[in-house]
Amino acid sequence: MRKGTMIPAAIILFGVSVLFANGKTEADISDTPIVLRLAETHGADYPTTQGDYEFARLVEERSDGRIRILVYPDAQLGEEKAVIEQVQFGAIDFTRVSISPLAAFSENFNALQMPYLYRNADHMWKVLNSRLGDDFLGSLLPAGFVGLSWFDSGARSFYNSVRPIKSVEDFKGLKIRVQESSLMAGLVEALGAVATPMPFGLVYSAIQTGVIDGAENNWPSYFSTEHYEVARYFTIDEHTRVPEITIASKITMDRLSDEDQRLIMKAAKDSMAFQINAWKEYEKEAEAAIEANGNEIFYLEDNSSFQAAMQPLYDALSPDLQNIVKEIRDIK
Ligand code: GTR
Repeated sequence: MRKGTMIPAAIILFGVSVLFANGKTEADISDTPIVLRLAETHGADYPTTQGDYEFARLVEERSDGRIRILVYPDAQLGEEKAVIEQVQFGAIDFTRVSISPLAAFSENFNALQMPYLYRNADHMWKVLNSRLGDDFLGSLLPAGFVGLSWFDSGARSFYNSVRPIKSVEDFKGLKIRVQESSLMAGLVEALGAVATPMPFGLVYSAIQTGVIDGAENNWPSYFSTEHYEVARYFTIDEHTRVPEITIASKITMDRLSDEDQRLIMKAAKDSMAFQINAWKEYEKEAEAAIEANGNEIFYLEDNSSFQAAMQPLYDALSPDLQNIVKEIRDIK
C-alpha cells in the first residue's frame, strides 16, 4: 500500500540498515562483489515491483551471486522524476518508471504514449517487441540511460471525487493531477480540466483534502494507492497506454564488463513475461475489489469526442515524432 509516506533517500544513503524483501540487511551482503540499487515507486506486492524482484533474481542466479541488485520499493529512494535524475548521474543504478516522466529527458518517448495511439494491448506489445521498441530503448543513451525492458501498465482512465465523467463537458473546472509530464498536462487541459502536476506519493492526501478533484491511472494503481477510497467516480475511457520501462544508468553500465552488461540486459528482457503475468492477475483482483467497494464505474463506450479533443496534441508533435506515430500506427 502506498498512501504517500516516504523514507527520505538520505537515510538510506547514510547507511542505516534497511531490511530488504529477501530478509537480508545491507550489512549481510557487504561481501558481495557488485551490489547495485534499483528504485521502484510501488509497494512490494505490486506487479511491477514483482517484476523488479524477478529481474534481480535472474541477475543474481546467472552471475552465480556475483552481481546483486537490491530493489528499494515504496519510493524509498525518491519520487520518479528525482529518481530518474539520480540514475542519470549514477547515484542510483536502475529504476523502473513510467515513460511519462522519462519523456522530459528524451522527448521522443512522447510518441510512444500518445492518447488513443494503440488499437489495443496487443498492438502496443507488437510495437514494443519490434525493432522500433528496441530503437526506443537504445535512444536513451545520449540522455545517459541504457533502456533495458518494458513492463505492462494497462490503460489509464480518469477518477475523481466530484461527479461521474460521462462526456468531455464533465471535465470543466475539475482539477486533475497529472504525472510530471508536459504531454499529460496537455492531455488533461485539452479535455477542459485544470492539470496539476504532482508526484505520485502526494496524490492521496491531495484528493482527500480537496487540493485536487481527481487523477488518472490504471486499475492496479487506483487500487494499490487507495485512491479509490477518496475518489469514487471512475470513468473507463482508457485514454492512454503508457508502458513501464526499466532503465540503467549509463555510468553504472560503463563500469561493468561487456559480458556483465549483456547478462543484465538479457535478464531484464527475460523478466518481462513474469511481470506481464503478474499484471494480469493483479489487474483482475484490483477491478473486483473496486467493484465490491461500490465505486461508481462508468464504461465510456463511445470515445470519439475524447479522441477529437486530443487531436491538437498530435498536431503539436514535431515532424520527426509524427513520423514515429505513423510508424507505430502502421504496425499491424
Ligand atoms: C503508475 C506507474 C508509476 C507512476 C504512477 C503515477 O501507473 O506505474 O510508475 O508513474 O502511475 O501516476 O505517477
